[in-house]
Amino acid sequence: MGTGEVSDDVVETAAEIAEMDIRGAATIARAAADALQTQAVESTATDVQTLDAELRTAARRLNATRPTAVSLPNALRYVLERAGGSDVESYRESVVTATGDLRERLESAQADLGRVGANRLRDGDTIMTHCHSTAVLSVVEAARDRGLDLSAVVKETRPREQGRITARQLRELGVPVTYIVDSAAHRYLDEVDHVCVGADSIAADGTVVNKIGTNGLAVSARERGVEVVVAAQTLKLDPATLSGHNVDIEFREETEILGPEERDDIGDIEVVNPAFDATPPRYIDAIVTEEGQFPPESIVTLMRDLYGTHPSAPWEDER
Ligand code: RI2
Repeated sequence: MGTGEVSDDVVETAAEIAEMDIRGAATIARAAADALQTQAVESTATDVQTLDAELRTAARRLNATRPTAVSLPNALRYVLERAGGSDVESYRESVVTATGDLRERLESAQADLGRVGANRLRDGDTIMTHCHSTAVLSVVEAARDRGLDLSAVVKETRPREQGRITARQLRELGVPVTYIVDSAAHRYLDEVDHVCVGADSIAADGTVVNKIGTNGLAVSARERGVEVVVAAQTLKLDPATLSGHNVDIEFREETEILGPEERDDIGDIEVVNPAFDATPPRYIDAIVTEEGQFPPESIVTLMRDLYGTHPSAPWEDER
């Protein structure tokens, strides 16, 4: 890597996040912070201004990969707000320290929210899952650690079928799994006690943006009287929504749904692939975070406490 350039690690991490080889909001946050750390450690910059500019260029590149996952800008903000120093060595050290702190916070937050979420579960309960959420898995793990027997109905989650990851990890936790296609969810809701999902982004009004299909599942669950629990670290709160911004919904390649040959075979059709949808707060019973559980309508108070009303975007600032 030449002076002033973005490191290969940043380029590779950005590509892996965009391609979803690295995915899940918490995992994305950790990978993005690690890439900033590598940029700082491997930089050949000899002055602070150059190193600082490299870091912000790297952050812009990482931030452009997945528009809905707010954990990405929140993680970049966490590191860059703590980066600084009078010389290259102290600046580099500050980035390493901030990245380590973020990693620790992510790990302890996940365990803490797991314990909070487990308080909602009872022995013998059945949960229904959608997609793959490390936060939901943490809730299940905490409940299993307390000796609770649980079972799960796991939705496949088209188009990328991340339900398979959830099914494997639930089996590793000793949870019996019934695996279903997405369209069978309504039929099996009568057999479950809780719908447990993660989040990619949570807006100030308590709207939860999560993998496509969450909204329909939550509406069905409300109709059947099944509670909907969202497990999400506070890193998922999107402070930009405090000032009126909407959460961008990522649209992905149509080839995730239909390959080119299958598509040509069908004829002249349009294929669209929104990756996420927005579930209004009225369909959500609780948002479980490392700071406790909240009714969705009150999440705004936590958001203000943690991020302030006007969050910075240090990768855009001219210093
Ligand atoms: P954790 C995933 O998105 C799913 O929508 C999941 O609910 C959410 O991230 C949260 O993941 P994607 O990255 O942070 O698969 O709980 O598109 O692991």
